[in-house]
Amino acid sequence: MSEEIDHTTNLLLDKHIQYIVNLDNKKEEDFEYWVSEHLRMNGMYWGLTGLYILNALNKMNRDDLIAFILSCQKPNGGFSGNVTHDEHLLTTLSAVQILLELDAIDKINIDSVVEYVATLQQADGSFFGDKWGEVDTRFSYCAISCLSLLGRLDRINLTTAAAFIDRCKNFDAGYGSVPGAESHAGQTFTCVGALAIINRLDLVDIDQLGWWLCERQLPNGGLNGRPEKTSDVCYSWWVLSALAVIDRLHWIDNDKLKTYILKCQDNETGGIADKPGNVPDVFHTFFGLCGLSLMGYFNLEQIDPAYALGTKTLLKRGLTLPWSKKQ
Ligand code: GRG
Repeated sequence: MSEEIDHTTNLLLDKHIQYIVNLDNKKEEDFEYWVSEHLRMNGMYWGLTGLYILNALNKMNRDDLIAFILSCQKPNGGFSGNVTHDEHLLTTLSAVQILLELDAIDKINIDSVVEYVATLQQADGSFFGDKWGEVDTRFSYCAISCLSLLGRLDRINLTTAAAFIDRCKNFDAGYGSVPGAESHAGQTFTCVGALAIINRLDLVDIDQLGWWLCERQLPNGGLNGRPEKTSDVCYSWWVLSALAVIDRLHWIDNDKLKTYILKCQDNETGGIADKPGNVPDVFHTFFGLCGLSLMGYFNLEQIDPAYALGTKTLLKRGLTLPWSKKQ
């Protein structure tokens, strides 16, 4: 019998690679495949970037991935989550991120993507997620990150974009989805990440935000997304990335968080769950790996805390990363 590795102290690296690669084989007959069908583009980004962190990008079939992404581009330039769905900013960013990771951005008409994103900006600087008009700081992030990655931030009004994000800042220095909405770590990542990308971190109350973010750590070592909530591995990204951007990563107990993430690994199937003992999924696998990478454990590939893309991918694009050099 093979010796079992203690997953509370070790990263099950090979099992996680296998777990992600196998997701691609779970197709038509699988219930999970169909309930997440509309999320295929995002799922692909989580899986692929997870493999990047594990230094195993070569395990995926590049041509198949590119063909799928191209099949999701609509005539207006936007990308959908799957072939028969409508285009959206969330999936357009994922498509651009994946194409950059695969070094295949030249396969698309960049101008059409830029136009799609730019036309979603509103007079107050906010962004619609798609033609239906929902506004959310997630969409500000997607638009800003996407245009920055494509080298076309000149196509939007950065002054009003920053002013809208600033209106979503609360008394506790965290950020919500729209002005007046409760601070949430996920939204805080989007706002701090977007402001970092457009070089407007002067708008962030760094120390107060750092305090709010490090208060997200619970006695079990894990992080929650807002006060009185339980811990969840995905906040190892949303909270940590914001702390990294404002250079306050050392304000939380890194070792305790590492142990919490490792406890969420599934030592049979590979993959990481939201909480210890739960069933793993690709979303939490990706964000758990991101957390470990940001904290510098296990010699993983470095992920950039603002762009949520590999540092090497960004450097190839000539994007300078002042906040990342401190890792
Ligand atoms: C490129 C990484 C990346 C992101 C793109 C989609 C997006 C931009 C950002 C999403 C930010 C966000 C709002 C994350 C939070 C996701 C989450 C776990 C929501 C759960 O909310 P609740 O209320 O959970 O169900 P809590 O933990 O508060 O109970």
